Amino acid sequence: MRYWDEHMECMDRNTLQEIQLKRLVETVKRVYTSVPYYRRKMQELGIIPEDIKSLDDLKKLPFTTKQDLRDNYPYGLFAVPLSEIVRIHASSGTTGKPTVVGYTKHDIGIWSEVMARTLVAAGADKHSFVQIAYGYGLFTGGLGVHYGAERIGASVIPISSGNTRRQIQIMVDFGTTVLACTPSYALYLAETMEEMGIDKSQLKLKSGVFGAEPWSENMRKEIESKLNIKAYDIYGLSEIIGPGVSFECEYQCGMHINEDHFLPEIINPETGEVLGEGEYGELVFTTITKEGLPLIRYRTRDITALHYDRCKCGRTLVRMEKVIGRTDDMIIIRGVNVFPSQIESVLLEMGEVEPHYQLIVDRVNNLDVLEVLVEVSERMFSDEVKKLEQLEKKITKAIEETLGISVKVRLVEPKTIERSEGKAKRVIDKRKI
Ligand code: DLL
Repeated sequence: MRYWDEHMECMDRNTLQEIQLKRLVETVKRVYTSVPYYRRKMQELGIIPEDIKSLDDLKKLPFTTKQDLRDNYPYGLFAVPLSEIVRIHASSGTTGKPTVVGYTKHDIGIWSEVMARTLVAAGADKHSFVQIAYGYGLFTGGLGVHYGAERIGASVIPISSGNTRRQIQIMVDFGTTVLACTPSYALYLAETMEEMGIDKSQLKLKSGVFGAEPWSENMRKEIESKLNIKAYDIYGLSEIIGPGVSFECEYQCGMHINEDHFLPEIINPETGEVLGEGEYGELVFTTITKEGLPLIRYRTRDITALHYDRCKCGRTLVRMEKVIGRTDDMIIIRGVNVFPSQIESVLLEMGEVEPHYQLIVDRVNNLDVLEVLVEVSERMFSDEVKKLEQLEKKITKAIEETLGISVKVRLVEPKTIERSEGKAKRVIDKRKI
């Protein structure tokens, strides 16, 4: 079995809960005294830190949203003097100002630990060569993986994203064994490798840690076969720490949440009510060890479900399912909730198209229309028009059956949909509502 911190990762749940409660109580006291925003919010709800006596009392606490972070831009929610902050990251939102997050030295230590757990679960060790093709900079992907890989003593190749051909040459020459990047970039790398005439047998790659955007099981298969690796899903968000919030083990039956640091809940996004095990809803986190920017019940907008039964790997840490979408990248077409990942699954199951697609939503005569642009493979593209028409019909039917709404599918030439080096942009919403 591969663990980085067997003691914490496989702890008996009662003991874990005792630790969680102790840390939660300390965190609530700390934000109450050091963050005026939280004191005010708790006062509004008529609660004081002493009201938190059990983990169940978590639900008494106020939620925090991305908007709250924006309203307190840039440092308003930090809980320590700025002189204690040793690192700042930021995530760009689709609108408005970025969300700014700060770490103390201690926070960086926690981040390195949770990333070490993540990498070891994906088969990495001190002998690994970890090529970090997540962006370095304000984005947390690059440096987050970097510190974890150094912590386990691996050899880090800090190449950052972009410069795809050079990236591949380095992968071959330096004997990279673990690749870290977004799943969409992993596919782009595989595609470019083919163009360069480099065969996967020339690589020493064994595994990849992919995250920062939703991806389907079919996309996993695609990446695994094109790069001849085992592909692991890793999840995180800047507000909570960056990558390292949760990770897959070798059984890949959900991502283990590092819940000795981040307490998860699933809520109904409309009512805020806490949902039970296995129910789908919005994931909410309370950080219970972070110093710089502790967050109480932070609403991630990610949709998933939690499972508490013991995993075959021996870890007792709760598992979250693959994120099926966000409450806000969810598109609503004629009243029906649609997640890009649903369409991706349908496309990849067909096998005749490439995993590159884009959804264009528009409103014509007051009616929402969804157009799905799908890239066909070179092989398919050289076929007769009749065959392409048949394929278009087949895809349309399959998507319509899955979503229950009508869609317009348009096949496009190979390599016409813009590739991304980071998070892929899947949806273009042209509606003016
Ligand atoms: O994307 C942190 C990260 C970097 C995670 C590298 C994994 C690997 P943000 O830029 O703040 O942070 O974006 C966070 O990305 O709320 C999810 O919607 C989405 N996301 C992250 N990981 C996954 C994943 C980083 N494995 C937002 N599956 C989150 C699905 C993911 N969505």
